[in-house]
Amino acid sequence: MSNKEQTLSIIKPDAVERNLDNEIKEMFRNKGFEIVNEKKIQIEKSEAEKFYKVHETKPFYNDLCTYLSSGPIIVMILEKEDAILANRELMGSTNPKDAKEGTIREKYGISIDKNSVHGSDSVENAKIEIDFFFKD
Ligand code: IDP
Ligand code: MG
Repeated sequence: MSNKEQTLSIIKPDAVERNLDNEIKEMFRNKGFEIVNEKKIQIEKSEAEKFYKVHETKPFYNDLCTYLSSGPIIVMILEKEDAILANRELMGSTNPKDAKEGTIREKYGISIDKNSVHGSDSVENAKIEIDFFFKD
């Protein structure tokens, strides 16, 4: 049965700064993702705090929110069969050191905090995150 899904992807400041956005988008397209909407924005720290609220008790929360709001990002809605899991697989592990060969984080990630991309982790969160950036 077909299970077309949408997921939210973010090309984070470390990757935008290094002009890796076109290469990363090409990796998505090569895996069959359609980029159905995208925009380049810079967010306020307060917005990053809302976006990453699930992590508010973590020791890295403050640095994470400072970082995500530190420069331009590209937010995208990606669509494909089983997009949420497929995107998590293409991104690779959170820590680029552990990411499998051929994944985005293995190729471009610098460190666990500067790991180049974000991807939704569930159907529920994908809806919330897409609305966060694209509902007007
Ligand atoms: P994910 O991005 O692979 O879903 P999460 O656990 O949801 O990983 O963490 C969100 C983001 O927080 C990560 O992408 C990374 O940038 C940052 N992060 C996660 N764990 C750590 C850590 O131990 N130290 C610093 N930053 C971290
Ligand atoms: Mg996550």
